[in-house]
This record gives sequence, C-alpha cells and structure tokens, in this order.
Amino acid sequence: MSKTAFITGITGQDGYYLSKFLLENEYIVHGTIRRSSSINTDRIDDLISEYKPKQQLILHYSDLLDSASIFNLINYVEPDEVYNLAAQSHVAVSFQNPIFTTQVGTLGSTSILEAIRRADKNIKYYQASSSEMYGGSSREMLSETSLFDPKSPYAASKVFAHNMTKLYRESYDLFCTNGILFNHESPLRGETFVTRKITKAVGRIYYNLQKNLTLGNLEASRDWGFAGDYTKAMWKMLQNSKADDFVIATGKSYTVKEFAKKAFEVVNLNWEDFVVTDKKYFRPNEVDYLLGDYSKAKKELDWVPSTSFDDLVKMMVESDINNAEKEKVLMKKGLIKPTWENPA
Ligand code: NAP
Ligand code: G4F
Repeated sequence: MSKTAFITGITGQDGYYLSKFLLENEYIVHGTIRRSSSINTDRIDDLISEYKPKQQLILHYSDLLDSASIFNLINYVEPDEVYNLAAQSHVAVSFQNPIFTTQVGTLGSTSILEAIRRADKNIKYYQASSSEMYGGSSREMLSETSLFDPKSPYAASKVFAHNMTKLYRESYDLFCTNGILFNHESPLRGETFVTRKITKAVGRIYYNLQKNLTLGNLEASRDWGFAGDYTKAMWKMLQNSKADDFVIATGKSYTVKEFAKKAFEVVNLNWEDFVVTDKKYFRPNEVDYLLGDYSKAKKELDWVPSTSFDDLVKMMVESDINNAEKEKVLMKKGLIKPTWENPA
C-alpha cells in the first residue's frame, strides 16, 4: 500500500525536490499552500499537472500560524510521514521581520508536534533544522554534538524548534527527527539567496540585461550542496530504524567570492569586472564560516552527497543562462519589464 506524506512548505525549493521524489516513489503527497493575491505554485506546477489528476498530489490552504488548520489537516490526512519545511527562511529578512519569523519557526513547529501527539503516535516527523543554528564563529567541522550559538532571529527560532522536536521524541516516544542541513542550492533556489542571486546575474549579464551585481559580505564561507541530494536525505531519516538528529553537508566550504568567481568562469567572464559590494547587503550579525561533518549520516543512513561544488555552480548558471535567453526575447517584445533591484 502506498504511504502518505504531509508536507508544509511544498511550494519552496525543498518542497519541490522532496515531493517530486516521493511522488516518483508512489507516495500520496498532501501539501500546504498559502493564500496570496497572486498564484504562488510556480515551482510545483509541473508536479500539479502530472499528479493532481491522479489524486496523488493534494494541496490544502494553510498557514503554520493557523494551528486549527494544522490540527484539522493532520487528522484528516492521517499521514505516515510529516515533513515540516515551512519557514520564513531568509536570514537577512528575519532581522526585518523578527516576530513573524519567530512565530512561524516556534509556534508553527509546536502546533505540528502537538497535532501528531494527539492524532497518532506512529506518525513520523521531520523538522527542517539548519546549520545557521551553530553561528559559525570558528572554523571547526560541525557535527550533531557541536554547540548552537544562533546569530539571527531565524537561527534562534530554529534552535527552539530543534529542541522541541528532541523534547517530543524523548517525552512521548514519538518518531521526531531533526535534519541539520547545511546550505543547499539548485536552479530553483529563491532568487534572494546569494548563490541564485549570483547565477541569475551571470545569465542576465551574459545577455546584456544587467550591467553589474551588487553583493554584501564576500568573505562569508558556506558548505554548499545540491537540494536534490539533501531532500533524499530527509526521506532516508524517516526510514531509519530510530528517530535521531543528523547533519547533512558536503564537508567542503567555499567563500561567496569563490562562488562568484566560479559562476562567472562558466561563461568565460571575470567576476571582478562585474561584482560590486554595498553595506546594505551586510547583516547586523554574520555567520562567518560553516563546514559540516556528515559522517553520522553516511554511517547510519548510507547517505553521501553526489554533486560537487563545480557541478552545482555549473548546473545553476546553465539554467539561468536559459532563463535569461527567454527573458531577453520577452523583453524585446515588450511583454516583460526589467525587474526592480532585489532588496535582500
Ligand atoms: P523556501 O524556498 O524559502 O521555502 C519555504 C516554504 O515555507 C515556502 O513554501 C513558503 O511558502 C513556506 N512558508 C513560509 N511561511 C509560511 C507560513 N507561515 N505558513 C506556511 N508556509 C509557510 O525554503 P527552502 O530552501 O525550501 O527550505 C526548506 C526548509 O529548510 C525551511 O524551513 C528552511 O528554513 C530550512 N533549511 C533550508 C536550508 C537551505 O539551504 N535551503 C538549509 C537548512 C534549513 P510560500 O511559497 O507561500 O512563500
Ligand atoms: O544565501 P544566503 O542568504 O544564505 P544563509 O544566510 O546562509 O541562509 C541559508 O542557509 C541556511 C543554512 O545554513 C538556511 F537555514 C537558511 O534558511 C538559508 O537557506 O547567504 C549566504 C551568505 C551570508 O553570509 C551572506 O551575508 O552570503 C552572504 N551574502 C553576501 N552578499 C549575501 C549577499 N547573501 C544574500 N542573501 N544576498 C547578498 O547580496
């Protein structure tokens, strides 16, 4: 019999890769979408076309802050697995919207845990924890036992949700797992995260749609992997014999400058001719360096990353070159206007 998954945040980057993987593996997938004045399902439109008519993909309006809807949906869907991916996930924005970010991160995750505890203790729960929780002020390799030192409202809310997940596991014997994922990217990464901001600009600069690229701190260093690899790890965590905490990373860290250099090289351009910096993209508090040790996931889940840094950068640049080519045609026809400057 096919399993049923319930995914919050299905319209996000990870929501797309996770639901695609589950649908291809015969799961019935229920996902939550937020009502907005314009349709916000772009990333999953292909999945909707293919799987909604077969009633294998079912979408529900909800918001993590609406605990009644979370309770009702978990009771109605009766899922085998719950993946809590919903969050205001932009670190810089979390300084501008600290209350909302905190509410979604803390109350939202607690609502789901409570709903599971009351509905069915056999439901397996995945919490999207983050490497941001470590704070990144040393150059040590970070593992499941490293200390947390959050540097943003986003990271502090993730620490709360992480601890609550562990607490529900220990107090009620529920299958509640934290995936401590380091940065993961893809052609579907939100356009205000630094990797996608860079690759989108490379495409547009290549087609003369943009003159330069304004960034913030070029010295920050991240352990960057591919989202498609990381969402498979989420699934593996819930197939494990016991609930636990797992670091998912590549074990290599690169600076923003190195990412930009590599991205411009894909189209034989010199990054220094185009990249400028502006203080407005610096954060009130920075996470300087993140490097993850995924040896526990390798040993216990048989998970290893399959996409190198170079391949990830190339995949994202090539996709954004294609996007820019289409954009140029539409712009010439006057069907779209140049976009406004990105605020993050
Ligand atoms: P994303 O692209 O920003 O997607 C976030 C999702 O959460 C979207 O579907 C969004 O809906 C939804 N959402 C936001 N606020 C909500 C609310 N109040 N109620 C219900 N849904 C809400 O993020 P992602 O990169 O896929 O990341 C998935 C999860 O992993 C997030 O929790 C993130 O914090 C965490 N994480 C990400 C990374 C990474 O490098 N990507 C690393 C570690 C942890 P809309 O589409 O309507 O905005
Ligand atoms: O791409 P970022 O915005 O990602 P950040 O802050 O590392 O957070 C992402 O990864 C976390 C996992 O560690 C997730 F939990 C979180 O949800 C999100 O997915 O910034 C990366 C680095 C930062 O140090 C930032 O200061 O790039 C630096 N940066 C430099 N210029 C910039 C820019 N970041 C953005 N967004 N925009 C810039 O212009």
